[in-house]
Amino acid sequence: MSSHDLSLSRRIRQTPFTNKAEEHGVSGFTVVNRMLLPKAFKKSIEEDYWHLNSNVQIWDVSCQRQVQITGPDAEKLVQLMTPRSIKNMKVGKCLYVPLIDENAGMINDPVLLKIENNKFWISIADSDVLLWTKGVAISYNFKVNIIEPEVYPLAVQGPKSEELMVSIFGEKIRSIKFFNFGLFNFLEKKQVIARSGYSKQDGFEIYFEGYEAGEKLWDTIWKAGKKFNISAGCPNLIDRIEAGLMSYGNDFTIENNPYECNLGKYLNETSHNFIGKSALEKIKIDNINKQMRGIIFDENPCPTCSHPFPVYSENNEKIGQVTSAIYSPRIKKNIGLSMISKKYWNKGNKLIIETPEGKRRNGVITSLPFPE
Ligand code: THG
Repeated sequence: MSSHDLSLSRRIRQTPFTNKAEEHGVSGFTVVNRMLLPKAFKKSIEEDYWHLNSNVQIWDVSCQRQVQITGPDAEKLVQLMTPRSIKNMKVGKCLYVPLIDENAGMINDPVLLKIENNKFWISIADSDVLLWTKGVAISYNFKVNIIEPEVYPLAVQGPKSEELMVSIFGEKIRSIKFFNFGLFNFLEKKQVIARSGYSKQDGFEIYFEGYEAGEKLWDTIWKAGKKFNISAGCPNLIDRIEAGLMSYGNDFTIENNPYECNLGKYLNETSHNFIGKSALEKIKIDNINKQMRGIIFDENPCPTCSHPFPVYSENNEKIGQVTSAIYSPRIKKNIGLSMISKKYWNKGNKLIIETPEGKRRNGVITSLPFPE
């Protein structure tokens, strides 16, 4: 870790795969849920993007921590935390669920897994869901046990991921549908394997349970992956923006409601009771005044968007800010994600994006995900 200028301690946690990522040339990390997430490897983001589009990659996404809820009131508690109905959720299913607070502000946008009746995993983005969940459970006197289990997701992403996974875990892999999971043996232990992942490619997430055997799992995948031209990677910014996948804390925060985040499509059945219900109903009636959009914009590859880029209308009104942006070698333009004021959010509307060099670039609103 010495070369990465990040002093590690128990507060900034390594993963079972950190040594492997280092062995395979990781060149930088970020921190999510107080755990390391590889951010870049030796190859450029663009090279990695093309590789991900036609091969298979292994990603250490252990920072997608699980909040495990077990006990007789587990389902009640989970349902109280999200406006998305889980009434018909079956064991083996994953659901993308907004978690909201009493003002309908986004607490997190996790993937929910029903592991057993009375056992759920909430696979979280970067915010303190464990503490929120414990607080809610206490105030409602629920009979539940809430922990962060020893589960470290490892993603296998890309069009060749199915063939690779079949070669290790068998033909049963093929029958896992998108956002479902099955149980598979690895070294005598059952592991949850889902068809999901933070990319628009086909892919799997192994919710690896344990710690010590993590390197063995990585090595097994790596060895089998050689003939599929595997490489070590991480969530790819070009692919993520093209897919319209948002990142909590960056593209939206607790200040935003699910409708602003385009998550309204998951909220068609909201007759159940949940925290933030009256606030959410009010928003639905009063309507929202901004929403997440894709933007395509001109000129040379834009700089890293570590600070939001302001967005203006053609008559120079501030109408939003780009929070994720990068040059897409496929679209051959810069692409970005931005909340945009209602008056200007229609597809095809023209706008101006100001990047840090002081450049004003012409842009246009597009649909999400970005068009093929
Ligand atoms: N996988 C797992 N946990 C996660 C993420 C993940 N936790 C953090 C973060 N990512 C949560 N955010 C997302 C955002 C989008 C998706 C998954 C997690 C996603 N969305 C699909 C889409 O928008 O097309 C499909 C959603 C659906 O239709 O249900 O995949 O990546 N384990």
